[in-house]
Amino acid sequence: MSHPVFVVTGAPNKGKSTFIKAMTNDASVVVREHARTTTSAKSYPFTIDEETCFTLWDTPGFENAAEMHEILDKWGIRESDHPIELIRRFMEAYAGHPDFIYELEIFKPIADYACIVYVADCSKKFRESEYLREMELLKFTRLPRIAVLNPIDGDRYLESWRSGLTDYFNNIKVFNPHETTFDEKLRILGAFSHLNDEWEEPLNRVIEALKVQRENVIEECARIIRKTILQIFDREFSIRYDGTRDEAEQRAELMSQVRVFVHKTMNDAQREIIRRFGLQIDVAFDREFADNDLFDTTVRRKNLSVHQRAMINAIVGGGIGAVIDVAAGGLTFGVFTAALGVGGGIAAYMRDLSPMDLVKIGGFDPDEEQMSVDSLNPELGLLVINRLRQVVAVLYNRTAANTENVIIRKDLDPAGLHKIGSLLKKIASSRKHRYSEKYKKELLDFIYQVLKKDRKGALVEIG
Ligand SMILES: Nc1nc2c(ncn2[C@@H]2O[C@H](COP(=O)(O)OP(=O)(O)OP(=O)(O)O)[C@@H](O)[C@H]2O)c(=O)[nH]1
Ligand SMILES: [Mg+2]
Repeated sequence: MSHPVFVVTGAPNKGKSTFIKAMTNDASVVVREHARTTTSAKSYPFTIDEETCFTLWDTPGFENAAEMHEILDKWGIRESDHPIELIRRFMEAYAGHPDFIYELEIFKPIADYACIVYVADCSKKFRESEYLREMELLKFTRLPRIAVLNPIDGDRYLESWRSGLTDYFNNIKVFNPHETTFDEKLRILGAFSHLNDEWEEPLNRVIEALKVQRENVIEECARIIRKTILQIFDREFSIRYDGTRDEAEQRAELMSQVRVFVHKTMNDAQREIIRRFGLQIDVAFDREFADNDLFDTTVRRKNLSVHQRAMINAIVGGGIGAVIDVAAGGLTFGVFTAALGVGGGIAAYMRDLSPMDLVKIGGFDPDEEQMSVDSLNPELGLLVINRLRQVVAVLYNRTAANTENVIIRKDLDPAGLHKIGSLLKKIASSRKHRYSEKYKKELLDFIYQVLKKDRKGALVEIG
């Protein structure tokens, strides 16, 4: 049996190509600000494991729907004919005719019985005079039809579009390809599956396969994040004394060795995560987000909430207030502050944010031949988890259609952090693969749970 085929139609410049780009994640779909970007019909297959699951046809916007409809009407349908037979006759009779350049393209897949997807922009006024003829022409085909309302500049006219379209389409859905989520895409596929009995089963299989694939990606991302943490805590950092630099210079150089390694490892992980999501695009993170300098004080402040820092400080041996807070399982900010004495406690944590806190360097002993890093602060592990989970959360809903910057606005959920804090401490203090399989598994489980939870919440907003 052939796979489901849909033709995406509509007036020019309504986001038809953008819809296809979002649904297929195909970066080659051309989208431009101006009308008449798409001038011929082109098919975009959606594949899983190299098997085509469904095809979406991109087409130009209508130009002469009214005239085409008039001709078809004049010809009239014989009782025995399917309207598609008449459309095929039209295409033969008018092949190459300059008045119907675009209609001939639109009707190529329709002549092969593709289901119709009509894309309209519900931020613009619904004018019958403008859209009725093309909708009537589509209705004339008697093929299953769904309308997708794209709120390009908001959904001001949504209701008038809805009522205007009801007589012409089997189903009407609102879908914003720029801000869609993974679940929204599945919802559209679900609506597609109801258009045609024959396609219900194959499309439901696609939906299930996509869910399983996503679950696998999340699991792989958890592994990548764990690998990154272990790589960082595993690494030995040292420099030889060469007699030309003083202690401060040696320390600074050692520090920079750690920073460079952490940044490289994080960037590698980020790239690997992007690849796992199968996106062919460069994900545009906003500048602040792209900055991976976890040693930078402001970046650290942004990446760890006060709760998180307090927790990690408590585990590593920090202030008393933090211990109280963690013991209470994460109290309100007010209680936490009160426990520390207003202002003073917070200031203490802010002061703690020096790059040097993250790296404990051994003493300077001129008799030794080298200076090395004794240990890394478990906070670094938490920073790595937080940063990479943001990357995962961003990519989870990202499609090839979305080119806007990503802004992280929500604080990260601190749930379960006392557990991970002590685990990270164990890992941080037992370097060179001496940590047990049990710790490694616990770490993986924790990261996996965090990623699964983030996906549900609105961790990331598109701005
Ligand atoms: N803000 C916003 N812009 C959108 C959305 N969908 C499409 N656009 C923009 O609208 C413009 C036209 O999008 P296309 O996908 O090229 O529209 P089209 O219907 O394929 O246009 P033609 O091929 O010229 O008929 C592009 O600048 C898109 O970025 C949306 O959901 N939100
Ligand atoms: Mg187009």
